[in-house]
Amino acid sequence: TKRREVAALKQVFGITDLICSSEAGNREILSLRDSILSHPVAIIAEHKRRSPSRGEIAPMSDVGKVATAYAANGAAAMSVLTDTPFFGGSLVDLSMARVAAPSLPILRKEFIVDEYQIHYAKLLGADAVLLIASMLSEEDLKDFNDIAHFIGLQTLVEVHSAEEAAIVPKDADMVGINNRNLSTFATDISHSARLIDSLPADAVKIAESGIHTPDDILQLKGLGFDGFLIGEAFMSTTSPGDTLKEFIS
Ligand code: IGP
Repeated sequence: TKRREVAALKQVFGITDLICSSEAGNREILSLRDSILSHPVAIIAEHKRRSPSRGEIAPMSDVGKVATAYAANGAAAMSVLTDTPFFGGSLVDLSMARVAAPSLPILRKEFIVDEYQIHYAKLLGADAVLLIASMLSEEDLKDFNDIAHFIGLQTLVEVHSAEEAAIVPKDADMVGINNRNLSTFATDISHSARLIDSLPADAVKIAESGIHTPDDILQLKGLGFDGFLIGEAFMSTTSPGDTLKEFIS
């Protein structure tokens, strides 16, 4: 279905025309990687309305408000889920987050299976894209990483296993270990702990999912993680920005 959605968009728009004529498409890209490295507690704070594992989390969330709050409360970056069926997000969310938080690096969080989605990320104001190794062949992963770089976007390559870690392109900007088992949806942060040694020593390392307390962050930091991707723990509270602040201080 994701491929079909992308194919439909391809028929309607000429992507290069759109990018060249849009303000977001022409803006200077922010370095998400540098932002991670310059924050002592580097959190990529995610906007997520619902999920397959949790159901509704914040169905009516105003993404602009959340983006402003994340920026004001010390996020190193923001992740905006643009998938609709599973997460209730959209490309409009990406665009609105960009307008609300112009100096916050933004990751487009999507199941990327076609290069068109990378161009759309740029068009709507993302600075980086997520590439999920388990969904791509080694060849596509390399191509998509190159395409993102070619248009100036950074990449976060997500892995779940040592086998996937072995196919991460050498010049990926960041590598993420997802603590959520995608077949059972269970999260276990010791998964990050077990797998960190299969990542290249010089990679910028991100721990993803199932991080619920400031203490989880401390533990993962101690193991060598540079950044932390957190959604549910913020979005399930009445004030995601305030919760973020508590995690950082
Ligand atoms: C955030 P959590 O448990 O803090 O809400 O997780 C993020 O890691 C998670 O949303 C995620 C994800 C993904 C979602 C990580 N990789 C790939 C969709 C697709």
